Amino acid sequence: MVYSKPHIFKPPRTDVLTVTPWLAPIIWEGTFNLDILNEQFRQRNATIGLTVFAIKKYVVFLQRFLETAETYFMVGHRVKYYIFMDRPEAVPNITVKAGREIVPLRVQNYPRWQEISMRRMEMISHYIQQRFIHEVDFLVCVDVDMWFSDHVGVEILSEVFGTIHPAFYPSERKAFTYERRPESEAFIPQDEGDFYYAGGFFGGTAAEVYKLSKKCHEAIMADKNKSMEAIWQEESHLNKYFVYHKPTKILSPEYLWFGERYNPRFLKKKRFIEIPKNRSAIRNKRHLHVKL
Ligand code: 5GW
Ligand code: MN
Repeated sequence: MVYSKPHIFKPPRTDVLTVTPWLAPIIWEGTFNLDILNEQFRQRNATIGLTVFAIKKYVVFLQRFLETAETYFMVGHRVKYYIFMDRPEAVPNITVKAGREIVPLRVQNYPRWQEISMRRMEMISHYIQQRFIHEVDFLVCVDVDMWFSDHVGVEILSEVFGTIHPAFYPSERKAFTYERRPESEAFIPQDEGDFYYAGGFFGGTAAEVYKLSKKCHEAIMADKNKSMEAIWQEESHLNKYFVYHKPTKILSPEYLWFGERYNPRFLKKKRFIEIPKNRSAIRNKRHLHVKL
């Protein structure tokens, strides 16, 4: 394998933070050599599980999500798409490449959208213990109202990783929308926290994602017993978890971006993009009109 040698006085990026104070890399375009990483993960024959929930109307997002994942997600590696659905028979009929598999899983539906979102932690932890731990090395857990528009590969994989939320990368701590009520299990004091992480993209080894999802689920249930719900549901609990269990890698907002119009200089790639939703249509009305 031929590639240019790393140079001690020529950091590839000087415009962004590429390592945290606890020495976890922050993944940006230009900071990694994909050939080296692909070789390492191929040698391990790593299998990657991608978990995604498509309950009720959110099934409309699956087609584009899966088609673009086939083009950009973990190309050349073994992939299992675990799709949690209330109606698994509605899974789109997509032919996937060799070494890749779509696995629809039936899960219960909840009437409140907050509950649909939060219960993902419970279902992920349950299925890891039951099944995923025997089938995959790494798990990547994402929102479904998204599409892949550029490469997302093994550079993201690590023991446990989170993604910097695209709305908060330049923010001061006090602007982070952490849960601020001390009674909640998700409470983070004003002078703590490193980044504001997005609920829609996290992962790690099956064992680490099990610990994370179980802990978040237990915290959600403890709040529920106090008739509390954190301000941003499971995202608040994920942020709390990461204050005290630091991620071993952090994905830059390249890995979770909103819309195609806003192009800040530091953003060299938009890899995974949120589909704009008509909130009232998707949340309340019978028919859904989203631009897919
Ligand atoms: C429905 C209405 C409001 C909020 C969430 C839902 C919903 C979410 C749903 O009906 N079905 C469903 O499968 N979800 C899952 O939860 C999807 O995987 C979705 O991506 C995830 C989080 O909900 P989002 O994407 O609406 O949350 P935001 O914070 O990205 O807008
Ligand atoms: Mn979303």
